[in-house]
Amino acid sequence: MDANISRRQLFRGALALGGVVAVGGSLAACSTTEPGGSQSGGGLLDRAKQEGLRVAIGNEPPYTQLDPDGTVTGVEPDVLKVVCARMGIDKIEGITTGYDAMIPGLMANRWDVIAAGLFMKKSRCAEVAYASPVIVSTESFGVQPGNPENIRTIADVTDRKELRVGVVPGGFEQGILEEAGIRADRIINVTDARGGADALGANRIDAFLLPTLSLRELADVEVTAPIEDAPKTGSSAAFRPDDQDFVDAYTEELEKFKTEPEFAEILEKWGFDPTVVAGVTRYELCSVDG
Ligand code: 6CS
Repeated sequence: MDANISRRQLFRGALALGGVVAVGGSLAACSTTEPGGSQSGGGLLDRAKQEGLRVAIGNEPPYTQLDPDGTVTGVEPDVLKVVCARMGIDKIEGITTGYDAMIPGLMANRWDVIAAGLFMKKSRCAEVAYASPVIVSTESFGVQPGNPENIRTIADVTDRKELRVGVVPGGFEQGILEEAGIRADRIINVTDARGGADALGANRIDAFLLPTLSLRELADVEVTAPIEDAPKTGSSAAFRPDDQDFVDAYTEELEKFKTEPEFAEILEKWGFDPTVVAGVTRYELCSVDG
């Protein structure tokens, strides 16, 4: 065999012969799946059943968590694993990345799905295919001990031109501040939840805008009550638009699962209120500006 023949060429060749291809010593059924999307609907599902699903996460508990042994957990991956198992997919591989890289990486076929608490909003819903909502949560500020600047709302930060707010790059919170018209030089990128806590401790920022439950995971950060003038933050698994057949099948299984006690148990285990997401639609969350 020509050493340069690609797996795809090999598959196509074998497909034409209706055969099964031995690849790397293991048998892989011929697949018509073009990487990065499905053909004839079943592409991603067939491939995931054989090879598993690659999932982008932020490793930001309680939304997502990559355990030392490589196990992927957190509220969204735990729901994803149950639904995928019911679809015949039993291998989930977690890949930790920044929120700003999640959609570009999905479209570049570096992973097959985002299950990270990537909150729905207009611009994201225009690029990816979300399943129906799994969680709805809130945003808060991490602040200095005693909240000396009395920062409680987005309006507080908008009105006080000297305040600097930390956000993770390309995250939903950066969008909130930009939508509020806050100057770019007051929006300070921090690496992640830990980086934001450190920036706060070093007084490089006056407040750290992040989901309430993520901030509460940081032992050394004072967390405000949920911000009343922040948009609703809801999310679910996000896929490539080309994989819409998979999304439809996934959503059908997910909606059944959402009626079962185990769904509520997973959400409550991670600190989410299952009653809050009941009845909330993708349409509603995808109408959030930004
Ligand atoms: O959707 C987002 O971009 C945000 N989601 C989470 C769970 N954490 C921060 C991030 O900015």
